[in-house]
Amino acid sequence: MEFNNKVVYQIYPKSFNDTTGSGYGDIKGIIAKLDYIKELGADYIWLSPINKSPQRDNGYDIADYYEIDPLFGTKADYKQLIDECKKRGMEIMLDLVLNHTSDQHEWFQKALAGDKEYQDYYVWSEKPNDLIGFFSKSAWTFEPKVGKYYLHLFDETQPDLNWNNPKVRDEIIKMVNYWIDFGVAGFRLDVIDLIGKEPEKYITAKGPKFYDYLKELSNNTFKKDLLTVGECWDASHEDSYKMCSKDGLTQVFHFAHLITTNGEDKWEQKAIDYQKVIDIIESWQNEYAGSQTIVMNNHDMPRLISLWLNDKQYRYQSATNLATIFTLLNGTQYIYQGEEVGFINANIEDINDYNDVETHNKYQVYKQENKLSETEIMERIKLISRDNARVPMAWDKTGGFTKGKPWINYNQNYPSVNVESDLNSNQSVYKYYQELIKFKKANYDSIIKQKIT
Ligand code: ISL
Repeated sequence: MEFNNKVVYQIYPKSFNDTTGSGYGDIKGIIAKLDYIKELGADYIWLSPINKSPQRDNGYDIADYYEIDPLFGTKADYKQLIDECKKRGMEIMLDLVLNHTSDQHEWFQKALAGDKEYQDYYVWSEKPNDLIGFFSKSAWTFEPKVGKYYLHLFDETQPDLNWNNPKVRDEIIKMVNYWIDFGVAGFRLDVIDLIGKEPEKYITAKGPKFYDYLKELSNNTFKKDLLTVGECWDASHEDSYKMCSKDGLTQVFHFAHLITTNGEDKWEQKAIDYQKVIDIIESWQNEYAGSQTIVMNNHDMPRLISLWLNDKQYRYQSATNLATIFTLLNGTQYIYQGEEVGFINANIEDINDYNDVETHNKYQVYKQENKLSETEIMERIKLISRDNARVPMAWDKTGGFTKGKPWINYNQNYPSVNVESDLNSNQSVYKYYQELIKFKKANYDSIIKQKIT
């Protein structure tokens, strides 16, 4: 099946559309907007996690892989969503968080209660090293009930699963097959490159057993027509070939073009080198012949238009320029909610108005280091925080996301930058995307598929 001319629309469910007034988006809210997504030109909808979760990391901390979080609705709503998508010729992709669970997951709770079998579902150490996790803190936390430290490459409420345990791998395979039978047509695999970790050797991504585990998972679950995309932050061409062999994934997210401006860490930004960005994009287009991903934005990154271009004075021009470049590349295009109407960074001023755990941790680390002033710290946070892209969708000039109080404030510009205003404008970013996507699909074989020369 050809995936390189497909469009995937990513939804961050918590911030998309609330039908109950709870202040959180829900599945019924997504169903209400399916025509909007279909008319844009989408073939798939990738939902960030909707499984049962304490929501410490907005669902990337799963407490039950088989249940839907009541915040978002019920399993019947989810089934209805899949059916309504199919009616419109679209499919649903589920976000699989397989590297870790929530500490509220039954397996971790049993481990804490002293069950040795379940303790072996996680990774423990009596004498941990000084490995730092992706959220700026130690990757190990002492658990008095067990008398050992457990590994968490993200928040301490996200204990890492022990993929070396065949029982864990069997549980995961069973669960993935459950959702395939349920009717999902694809998966996005969260930080999949971490499952082969060897923390005592400081190996996190692409550990020695990674490819074996991926192959085992894939051979026992994925079928030919599923769209499976793995998140892998520093994927090289070679990694992509390996991950996408016949017993692997369909495609891999590669973000190299998006991180050229990162300094020592992503919070410290350098000026953009456009030539470097072009070279990276060209090399993927030409050297990697597999099924490709085209990504400009997602829920973990600030809005690209705010990072690279003049998002205030030339918002329409910036949004449509990026749209042209990215849409016309050869590959599956991932559009993150709001990108299609030119949303820009939320630029939240006050640290107390942020929700993101990664942002709060970084703020604390900066404070402890005491090298930057409060203003300098906030400049970085305002530009880079993941909450920039996680604020609610503004559907009209009143906001229109909820009848209640949104869980996080809208972008302050919502009275002018919202879906309704965009659609009514003679400079509509949405309509521009729509035309481009139509063009790409109509000319895929004759133009887009050809190599860049
Ligand atoms: O960029 C990052 C590393 O500094 C992080 O924003 C991010 O955690 C990383 O990209 C991995 O992302 C995925 O896994 C996380 C979750 O918080 C992200 O939302 C998810 O996309 C842990 O599950």
